[in-house]
Amino acid sequence: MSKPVYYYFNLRARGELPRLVAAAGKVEIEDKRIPFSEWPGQYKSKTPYGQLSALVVDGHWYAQKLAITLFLARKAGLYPTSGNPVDILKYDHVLNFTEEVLEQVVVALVDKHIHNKPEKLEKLKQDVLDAKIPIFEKLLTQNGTGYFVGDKLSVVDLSAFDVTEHLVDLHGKAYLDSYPLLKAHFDRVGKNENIKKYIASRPAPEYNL
Ligand SMILES: N[C@@H](CCC(=O)N[C@@H](CS)C(=O)NCC(=O)O)C(=O)O
Repeated sequence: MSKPVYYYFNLRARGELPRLVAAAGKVEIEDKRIPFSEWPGQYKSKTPYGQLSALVVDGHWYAQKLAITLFLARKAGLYPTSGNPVDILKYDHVLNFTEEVLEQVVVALVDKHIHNKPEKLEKLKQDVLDAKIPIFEKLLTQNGTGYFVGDKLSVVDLSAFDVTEHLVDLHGKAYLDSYPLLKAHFDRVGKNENIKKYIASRPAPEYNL
């Protein structure tokens, strides 16, 4: 297999998780960050559903961030490749929850930074984060290993880290003081050598979202 090429905008938004997974698991990808100006003319029609993210594997275009994420995570050993369906369900249900929260954050950020409508972001803390982030803390308490599922880093931790990076951007690191396990998790994942290296070399985004 040739090196897969991952296409997304130069943002975190809905496209960061595959990059985090590839970095953490040392799966080689080409991280192609498409400027908005080049998107509709040069790339949109090449993608299966007219949207990014997309992954080109051996010349074939695939799409949908979560499908791409799980493909990379299986290669990286960060998601089960086989096993009891219930064991896989343990990963999937938490991952779908963390991704649902990310989606709400991204919608509010896009509204503010791209559509010039800051109202949703202002309401996000009260309407979403105050209800959902305590559940992150509860999941870590219940699992009791410092990770969201099982006892080592998985795709779920990287999804939670993606959400937590946005929380810290929006509200400062002190926001995590009310969530000590989530704070420790954020630090633990951030100290992972591969993640640290990726973040240190991550280009400045086109928009801060
Ligand atoms: N369900 C899709 C959502 C993809 C999506 O909404 N992509 C947006 C960027 S985050 C996009 O390509 N927008 C440009 C367009 O629709 O022309 C996924 O998970 O990949």
